[in-house]
Amino acid sequence: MDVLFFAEDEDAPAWADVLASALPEARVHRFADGDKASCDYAVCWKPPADFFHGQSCLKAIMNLGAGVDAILDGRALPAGVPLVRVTDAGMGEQMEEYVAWCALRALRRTDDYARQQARSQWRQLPFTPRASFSIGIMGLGVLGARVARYLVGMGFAVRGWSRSRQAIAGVTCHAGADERAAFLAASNLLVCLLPLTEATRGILDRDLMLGLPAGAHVVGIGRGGHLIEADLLALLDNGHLAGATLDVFAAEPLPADSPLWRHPRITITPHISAQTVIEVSMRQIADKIRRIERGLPVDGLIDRVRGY
Ligand code: NDP
Ligand code: OXD
Repeated sequence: MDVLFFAEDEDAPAWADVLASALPEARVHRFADGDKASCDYAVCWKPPADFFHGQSCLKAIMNLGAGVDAILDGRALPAGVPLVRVTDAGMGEQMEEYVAWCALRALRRTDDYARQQARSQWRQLPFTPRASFSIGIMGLGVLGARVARYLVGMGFAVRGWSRSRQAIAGVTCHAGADERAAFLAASNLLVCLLPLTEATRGILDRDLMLGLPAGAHVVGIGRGGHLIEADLLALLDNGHLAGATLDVFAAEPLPADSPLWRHPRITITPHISAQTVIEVSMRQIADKIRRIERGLPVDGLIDRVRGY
């Protein structure tokens, strides 16, 4: 079996070795070394535009990440070849931690206290019980559902919004455009864990954020393309929103001159809310390839029309 590998990452050569160890029955060809052998499978993350040129025998394309927006974005994927993504693979636990960190900061107003400390100000702010603090999660897929369950376990009031209706114990689930307003109106902290698709690009706009209660927080951990940055800045500046924590951006790395860096109510992290756990991801990809070889179904199969 021949596998073509490319990852846009400085550690890509080491990742190819991890893949080779997880799939010893395969010959791994590194595209970055100029190896363009005709292969049975492609394993890739943000491949260059010519990555698929001449690959006419692929049985599946394995995306080395949860989001497929980059690979669906103008890469001329071979038609009819299944596209399979990584599912969770160690990222769910990190997302739980990241959102719990945001939720506790917002609940206990620690960013406000940090601002007070900078002014040597001693002032006790009103206290909110955890069960009265509602967290709304946009996207109840592999990661969103896991985060929702974790927050329920912490005692928060949790809501979720997805395209089709989900059922998660302890979570008030909303679905579709008709139920979006009710979902937003009850979300003190809004977490975006949607995939970036035609339907979700720019979804975090003025209109949506005005639907949140005054003083709400926004957490962007899906993709930067969801957020209209100017709308967020305007709603933070006029006081409708209390704060935002952003991990993903339309342009990454976030340009040094972006006003987001310097806004006092924005916390920025460099796309680390869930980092790729390479051994776990490669083991999962190897397992999926073996299942495909045996004619078995795999999870994480992408619907190219839907975009996720
Ligand atoms: P899934 O595909 O498992 O879940 C996607 C969820 O979004 C589903 O609940 C789906 O609804 C919902 N959804 C999709 N389109 C719409 C829409 N138009 N309206 C309402 N709901 C919609 O994805 P994952 O949970 O695995 O990952 C989500 C995203 O997180 C990734 O695509 C990626 O962009 C991002 N991510 C970010 C990372 C980071 O480090 N910042 C790391 C990993 C992922 P339904 O249930 O009805 O299908
Ligand atoms: C992913 C990511 O989609 O790391 O896996 O953003």
